[in-house]
Amino acid sequence: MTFGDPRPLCSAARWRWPRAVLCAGGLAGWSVAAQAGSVQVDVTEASGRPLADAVVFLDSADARKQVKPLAGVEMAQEKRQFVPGVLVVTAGTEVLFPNRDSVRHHVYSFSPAKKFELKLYTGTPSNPVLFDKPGVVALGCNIHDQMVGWILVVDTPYYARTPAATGRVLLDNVPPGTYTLRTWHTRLPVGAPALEQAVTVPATGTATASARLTGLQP
Ligand SMILES: [Cu+2]
Repeated sequence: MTFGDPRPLCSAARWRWPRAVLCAGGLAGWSVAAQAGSVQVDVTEASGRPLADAVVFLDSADARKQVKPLAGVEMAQEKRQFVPGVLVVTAGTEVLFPNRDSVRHHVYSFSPAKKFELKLYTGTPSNPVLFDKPGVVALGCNIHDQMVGWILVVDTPYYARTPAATGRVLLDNVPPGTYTLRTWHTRLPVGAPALEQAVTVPATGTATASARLTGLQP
């Protein structure tokens, strides 16, 4: 359309389709695509201090249907530590456990969400480990007691981690609806559930929530 042209956009197609139908269809398509809101979450310790490295995620029956496994995910061992120390994956993700040290490791988990064992090995075991059940998986090594790692398996595509400097995170591009917002941190007592609260995601704009985690370990 040229500048000053008074014709509405849709009239260009009037020879082929009735204008009202085309415009209504276009608008409906646009509004569906645009229906996504955000949730801003402030995570703090009991004292009110911002808490970094918390994982927040939004669960719902619809969110569960959108979950896809992640590809190419690793939980390495480097300098006798798990790297990363905390890994978040969606349910159905397969994780490789490459050992980049020259010593052997023996990785295991006794957690209900995933019990497994990779017996003494070097290099990368050829079979990845499948994490198909949501929950917290605590990792250890039979040889090195100080090695502790975590895999949080979530049943939703809507998750994020609070950044190092702040306890604030934004979950965006979330379809509107009611969700259970869960907040988890490695310093929660072992076996403690994530903090839960209901949150409603608007069709546009941002909802806010705050999550205060009490009883954190030092
Ligand atoms: Cu080890």
